[in-house]
Amino acid sequence: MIKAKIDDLAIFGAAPAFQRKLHVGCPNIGRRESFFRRLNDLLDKRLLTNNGPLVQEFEEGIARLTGARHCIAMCNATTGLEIAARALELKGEVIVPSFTFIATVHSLKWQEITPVFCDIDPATHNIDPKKAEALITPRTTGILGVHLWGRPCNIEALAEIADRYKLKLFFDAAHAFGCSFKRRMIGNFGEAEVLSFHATKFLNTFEGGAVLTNNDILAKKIRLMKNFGFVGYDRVAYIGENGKMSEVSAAMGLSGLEAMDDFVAANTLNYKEYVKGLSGLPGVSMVRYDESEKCNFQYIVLEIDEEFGHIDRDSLMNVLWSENILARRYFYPGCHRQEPYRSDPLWEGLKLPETEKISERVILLPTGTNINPDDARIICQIIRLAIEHACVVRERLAKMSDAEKQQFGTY
Ligand code: T4K
Repeated sequence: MIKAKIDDLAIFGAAPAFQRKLHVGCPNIGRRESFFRRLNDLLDKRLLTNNGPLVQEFEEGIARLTGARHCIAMCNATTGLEIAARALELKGEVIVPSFTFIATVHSLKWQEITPVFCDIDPATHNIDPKKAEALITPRTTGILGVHLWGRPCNIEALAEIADRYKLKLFFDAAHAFGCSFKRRMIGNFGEAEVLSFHATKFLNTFEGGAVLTNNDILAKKIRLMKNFGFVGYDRVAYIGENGKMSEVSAAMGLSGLEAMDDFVAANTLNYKEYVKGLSGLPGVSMVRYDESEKCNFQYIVLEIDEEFGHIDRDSLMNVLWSENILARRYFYPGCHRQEPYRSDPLWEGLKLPETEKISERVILLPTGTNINPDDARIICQIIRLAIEHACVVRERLAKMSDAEKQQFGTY
């Protein structure tokens, strides 16, 4: 339902724009028939896990699509990052952006590697290479870049720095499956790149991930490490993990790969509708993708600038949640302001001005195959109403008790 006037907003008592809740990260579901066919098949064969045929087929599919020489499927990206860091023999300090999902940083800390938080370039939301270089110490062994929202970070500048200082460079590419950098698919950069196939990702395997690399030796090591370090039935070569993807996950991934063009098409249509619907709105800028590159358009990301829009990000969140549009504040407030980092004396008083500013402004909106451009148009119209009537909206929210706001749910 299009809302045309301020009284139509749910915070003023009108019915919410959507009956169902619109989530950020609602899964894209691939070809059901082929998923069920594979599911039946794996049950018939009683082949459930341990590098089964579906995992191998999925790995081949991802390698073919990205052009990477090796794809090692994992149970999730967090484990993939941990295993990659260990296989790269990283120790001491690794430079990493703070503006990322907490798993990027935890994956280092979990290996007893000290994450050194780097600020971002506000124009790209990605790690700022100049600032990364300034953080290098004799203890630094690597740089972990993140392709946030699927937009590749400044790969060339980071590679040049890594080369000069003899550091290992690898990437958290959790958001960037199906994206390219200078016409080369993500999966081919640095020592390794780690994808996520979590339910909320562009392509999902329920839970899952993969490490991509063009380094044969590294690939071999990672493949062993994700299987407890076994090199045969009863010989162990490394300290290993259980990082394996199961057959049912691979079945989901394969049925998703078959529908990948549909996912991109749905995301692109939604993205274009959001661009159109939000253009010219004061205080609202939308993260744009380079349309000359391959892109999955999986994230609709806005920056809300209160100075121009006269409404702060969190008030806008209240407005949206009341309409059943469950926008998210990824990745507020920045990893360095989360535990255990925040209260560790090592990071005491650490200020990352761009990360802090951007994380206080960013809002993510629903997209994916669960919504369509008509939904996106309604969402834009609600944001437009809230901004055009920012003063009244702020007054209304200020009068609301916490209990009243709670009825919208908490973010
Ligand atoms: N690096 C980066 C940069 C990442 O963003 C992530 C994960 C990782 C590394 C680690 O990857 P994995 O180890 O997970 O493979 C979610 C995801 O759990 C997480 O995978 C993802 N990033 C992150 C950005 O988002 P939450 O805590 O926001 O999840 P949750 O449960 O609130 O889900 C988001 C929304 O999606 C919900 O509001 C409802 C909807 N949803 C979710 C699931 C699971 C559904 O509709 N159906 C579902 O099955 O972290």
